[in-house]
Amino acid sequence: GMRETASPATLPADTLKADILWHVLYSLGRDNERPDRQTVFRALALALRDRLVEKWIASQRAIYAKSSKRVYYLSLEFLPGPFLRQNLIALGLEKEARDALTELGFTLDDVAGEEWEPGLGNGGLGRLASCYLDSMAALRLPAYGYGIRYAFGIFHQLIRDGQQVERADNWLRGGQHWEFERTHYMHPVRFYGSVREWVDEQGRLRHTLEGGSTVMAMACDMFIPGYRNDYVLNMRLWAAKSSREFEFSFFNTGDYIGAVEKKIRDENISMVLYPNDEAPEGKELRLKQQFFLVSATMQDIVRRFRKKGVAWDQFPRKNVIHLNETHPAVAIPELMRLLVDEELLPWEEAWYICVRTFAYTNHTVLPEALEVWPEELFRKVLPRHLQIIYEINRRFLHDVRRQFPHDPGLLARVSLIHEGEQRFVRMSHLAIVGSFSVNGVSAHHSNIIKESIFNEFYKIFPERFNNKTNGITPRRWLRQCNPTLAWLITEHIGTEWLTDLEQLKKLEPYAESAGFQKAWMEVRLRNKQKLAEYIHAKNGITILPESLYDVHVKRFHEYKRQLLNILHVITLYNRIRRDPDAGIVPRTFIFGGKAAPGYYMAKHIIQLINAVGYTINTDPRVGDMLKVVFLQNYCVTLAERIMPATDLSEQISTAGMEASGTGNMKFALNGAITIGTHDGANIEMLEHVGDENLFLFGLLSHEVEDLRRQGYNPRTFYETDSELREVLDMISGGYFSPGDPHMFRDIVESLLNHGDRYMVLADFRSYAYRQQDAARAYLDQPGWARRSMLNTARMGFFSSDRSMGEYARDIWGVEGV
Ligand code: 26Y
Repeated sequence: GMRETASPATLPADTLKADILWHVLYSLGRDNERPDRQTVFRALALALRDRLVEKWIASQRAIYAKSSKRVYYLSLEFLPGPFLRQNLIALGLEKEARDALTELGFTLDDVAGEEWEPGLGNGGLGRLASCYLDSMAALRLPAYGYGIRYAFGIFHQLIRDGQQVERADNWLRGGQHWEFERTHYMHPVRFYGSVREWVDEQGRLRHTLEGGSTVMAMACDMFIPGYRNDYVLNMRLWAAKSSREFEFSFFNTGDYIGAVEKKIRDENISMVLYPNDEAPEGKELRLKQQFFLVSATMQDIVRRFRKKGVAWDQFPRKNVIHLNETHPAVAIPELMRLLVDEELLPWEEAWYICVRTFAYTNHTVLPEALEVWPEELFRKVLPRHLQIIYEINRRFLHDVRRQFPHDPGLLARVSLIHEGEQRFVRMSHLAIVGSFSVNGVSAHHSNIIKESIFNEFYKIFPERFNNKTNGITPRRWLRQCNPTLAWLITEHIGTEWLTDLEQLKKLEPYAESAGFQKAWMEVRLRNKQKLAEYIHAKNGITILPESLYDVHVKRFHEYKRQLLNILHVITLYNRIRRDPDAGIVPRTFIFGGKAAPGYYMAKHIIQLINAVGYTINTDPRVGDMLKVVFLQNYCVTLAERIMPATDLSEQISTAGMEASGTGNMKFALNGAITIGTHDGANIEMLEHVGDENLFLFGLLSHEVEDLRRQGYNPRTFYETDSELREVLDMISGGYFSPGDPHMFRDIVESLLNHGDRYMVLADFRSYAYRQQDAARAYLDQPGWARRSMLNTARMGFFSSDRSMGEYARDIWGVEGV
């Protein structure tokens, strides 16, 4: 197993076993006679990293040689999921790995189970970034992902006594087998201080930051291989390290402990991912994280650009910087600072470069999710950047005033600064003004952006606004998570679908074939059996694999309306209690998802679901008719188990509130049927799969708005719908919390007395009807099989390869290397 002589590039694949044993001994320092499972996992990961790094070097050389325009995808979040299977599939080494592991006495399933996924994101936005990297690699785009290597990712969720409990996610504890830590490769990042204005010999006004404190950003690279194309991209994650100089200055004064304390403070910057989506905390540390990512990344970008030795005005032709939400939008004033303060370009030239370099994706229209920073905080942390933002704003408002001289109120509304009792920097306004492209993530959402939240910017910059409907990678979300279904598909239509998902259309002719339907449903039933085993092991609940698996997994938020789902569950329960022979289709309701730790109502809803589950699952009158399961710690790994085993996918946000959704696509690609609202990408899914194959219900987004304007009164629904009234009375009366009858009062209060902001009651009846349609459809199994197959067959559009192709062509202006 020695390999000092063999260059890794020449290693034949059949040495995988030898490589594993080599790493067991030399990289991990363990006896390679009988290594344990965890050790074998780590050694296998290292053996794959060897192969990845070779291809990465070759890919980087190719990008450099072609002098391609580079794409920089900046995101505060990435959710790559477990790497092992994904990398094996991309490298074409799955069979070799299985064989090697068998010889070592393990199965791939067991070994893959040892991996702890990096939870460096909250949900949709982070997972989207990872699907996009997978597709950028598949398309051989000259791209880089940039983010933060949080020491603690999204918390690990436990359910204790029906309630969410958070545990720190110490994912680095197992040692890092996939990444390269570039311990000698660091950039300084500077915060605080004050701006000194002075005039240089040429009479130019100059700005220099003085004082402040410096933290180092250390690069950690993780590799993203393209599917069987020898191309590898990297996701560069920055980790904060204390700077030596400052330590020394402490040491000189003999303050040893002070030096160590400073080191700890500095390294805090990349310590933890903020676990809230949709409601920014406005904390200083979070702003520092954002600038930390931006400053280190800009230094990398500029260093690579300088190697080309071309003039600055070429910068936008050679680079595009994509902002995943406003979180990294401080990159705009940072590039201005580099160009104006350091490169001494005139403001106009610098700005011309800036607005040709940045592109921004918006992921949310919820007003409370729009990022704003108190001006005082911004000034303290980034004094020079605040000045630059003011200058951008001054010039922008000047132009707006000229374009729209008769609308004086407009200036205040579009200003980058919100002025009130307290002033705030509006990050979305900064991102729009500083970018050449602003896109939403589904057709519906992009229209809402243009017509409502950013309507005035749309009038000012109509050419900037565009749509790029989200997508998901078929390699992870079908090939990897559902290998038996993938195999059945491949047997009939070949392998092309893996890189051209529209090929799934070729399945359509089989939709009427009884033989294929049978094979399809057998694969699905086996997947459902496996999930039943998992649920039994984790929750101790026995569920019927033949029952309808009705699944609602996503972050907990009131707008996503897990509450509407559980109200319907209780409705079914009541129907069974009234008439045990009512002929209800046996169902298993599966819930999963995390609530932001400080989001009281979301946590309360989790608790309600668990309480209802307990009541129903232990009620002998119910038996196998109904089960309610809450799976703890929903994450990518768990999603991979759930997607292939779902019959009915719940996508029931209040219309107008879910920007796109991507879970909806994962379910449908695996043959689940959607019950959903006219929201986000559900609407486009309907257009693709046809309305017999997807159950939509509820208010349209303009109806939601109209109803709200006219004065929505949720009580009328309570008073006129007796089934609904019974459900709400049970919850507020303590039916599900006999030990504490008041436990869930707040939830009912929010619906009846606090305006039901998300219109749960308004949509209840149409949801319950549509659920009945779904149950009826399930009774017709051949019909369900056809619907299921047609969902898969018609999901080609929702490949992230399609999304990335559109970004590359329409926004970035880049092609595959
Ligand atoms: C500012 C901070 C609190 C914050 C952190 C994370 C704000 C928002 C987020 C994450 C938002 C998010 O995940 N949005 C989701 O993005 C998906 C990908 O585009 C969409 O499919 C989904 O509808 C949207 O909710």
